[in-house]
This record gives sequence, C-alpha cells and structure tokens, in this order.
Amino acid sequence: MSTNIRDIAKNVGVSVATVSRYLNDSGYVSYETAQRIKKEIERTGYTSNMHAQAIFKKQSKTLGLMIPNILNPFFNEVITYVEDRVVKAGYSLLLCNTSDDKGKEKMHLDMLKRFRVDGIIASRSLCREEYKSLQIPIVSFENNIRDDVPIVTADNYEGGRLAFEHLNSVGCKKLLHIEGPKTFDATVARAKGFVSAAHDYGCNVDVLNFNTDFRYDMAIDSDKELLKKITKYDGIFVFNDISCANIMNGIMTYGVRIPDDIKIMGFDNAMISTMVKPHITTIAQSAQKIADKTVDILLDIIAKKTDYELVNYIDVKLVARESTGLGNKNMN
Ligand code: XLF
Repeated sequence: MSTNIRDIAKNVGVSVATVSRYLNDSGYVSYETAQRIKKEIERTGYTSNMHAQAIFKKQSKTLGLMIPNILNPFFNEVITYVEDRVVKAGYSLLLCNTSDDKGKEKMHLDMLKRFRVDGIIASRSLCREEYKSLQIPIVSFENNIRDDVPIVTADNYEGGRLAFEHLNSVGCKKLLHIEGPKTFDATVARAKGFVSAAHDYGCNVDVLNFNTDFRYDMAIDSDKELLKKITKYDGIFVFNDISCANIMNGIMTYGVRIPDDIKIMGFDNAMISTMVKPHITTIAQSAQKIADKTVDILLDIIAKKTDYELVNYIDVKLVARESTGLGNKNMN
C-alpha cells in the first residue's frame, strides 16, 4: 500500500495538519519538524502529488500569468499587483516571461496546461490560434486573442491623442512619434490617436516604427543611426517609458538638451519615469487598476459568474514633468 499523509504524520509524530502546512507552505512549521518531515518523505518516497490532487479536485488553486517582457519596469509593477491579489485570493501564481516570442509563449502555455492551472492572464499575446480551443478561463491584457475572452487595456487611443495635444500645447512644431511594434495592439492604438489628433489640429507628424520593446542590449549599445535621425525634431512621443528613458539617454550623449532642444515624453508612468533626469512626462496607465481588473474578471469566470464586461478600458491621464519643460521637479 502506498504511503499517505497520515502515515507521514504518524511516523514523524506530528499532526496531519502540520504535514499539510509543510507540504503547502501555508503556515508555521519549526525548522526541526520540517527537517524530520522532509526526511520521512524522502525515506518513504511519498510526494504530495499536487498534480494528482488537481486532477481529483479539478482545481489546482494555481493561476498562470504571461508577461511579455519582464525587463520592462511597467510589467514589474503589473506582476507585483497581480501576485498580491492572487495570493490574497488563495492561489499560487506561475509566472511566465514570453519575451514577445510566439514560440516561447506556446511553450509556456503547454506548461500551464500540464500544471492544470485554474486560469490564465495572457498579456500582449501572440498566440491567437493556440488559445482558440482552450477550455481554461482566460483574461487578456492588451492583445485581443478571442472574441469571447475578456480584454483589459488602457485607453491607448485617447493616450495618443493626449500626447499630441500636450506636445502641441508646449509649442513643439516638428513632431515625431516613435511607434511600438505592429504586433502590440496597444501601441498601434497609441499611434493612431497621436496621428488623428495631429490631423484634427491641421499638423503634420512623422511616425517611426520600432520593432521591439526595450531589450537589455539597447541600454549597452544605443542605435546611433536612429539617434541621429531623431535629433532634427523638437517634440517626440515614445511608445513607452523605458524606451523613452533609453532614447533620452542616447540623445543627451549627442549634446541635445532636454527639454530646451527637444521635448520628449513616454507612456506608462512607470517607476523609471521619475528615476531618470530629467523626469519623464508621460501618459499614465495604472498598473494597479489593470491588475485589479484582470484578476477580478478571472476570479469571476472561475466562479462561473457571467456579469463581467468583455472589453474593459482603463483610463489614462497626462502627467507633465521636466522632459517637456513642465511639472514640479519633486512632484509625481
Ligand atoms: O504594450 C505596451 C507597450 O509597452 C505596454 O502597455 C507598454 O506601454 C508597457 O511599457
């Protein structure tokens, strides 16, 4: 007969609850007791077999979170808030970094299926096909993956419009938008908003497409051609804060003064925006609101509730700071 949790408890001389606390890491077990339980588990070959539990109870109490770029500080904030909410709701979280790579995302998705997670938060997903027949509850942040999958996203189009209006209002005449990759629904919408506001004001703007989110190598070796190209503008809206910080860093090495020669702004209001000098003007999207909304909806779907919205826009707002010549140096 195979060993069960009661045998382990009896052999160690502790209660079943203590062994369960040890196995689930869900409360205090003294170091000495934990060592004795561990030894007994090894001796008997018993494992708690969470996988079998998941099959039996049809729930693993584990959720999956797909993050597209863990290097980007905005996503660090999203992870922090999601993890906090998920743990408070009694779940564990499996964190997957897809690196905006379809193959990697597919691999993580297979792993989450094998672990029988109770739900998945997909972010900036590139895997529409793979999610098609998936029975697991899903909520998507940003990219639309299936018509019946709820989506949470900032009002990116409005954010793009606000960015244009701001640069226009501080007197910029030669405007450039550095647009994010075309596979990011969010940044495509930001670009559309920026260009459409410019048209409404009768202004011309240039758009330069960037084919990647921030990568580590960019901080080490900046794209000199790109930097030279953009120094002829006097107002630049970059698709997110981390890329904006990196570009600011690069153009300042060419002697460009921000905001005197070029006014520049980003999108996110991520931590980085006040950790560099000058502080970055940005369009704020709240990582906390995004996390709360995605987790709320996912838990609703798991609880078989149906009264959530399919499309959920998170409001955006302008936060004016030094990089466009505004804002109190010590504010925000
Ligand atoms: O996908 C977009 C682009 O980058 C996302 O919301 C972000 O702004 C995060 O930095």
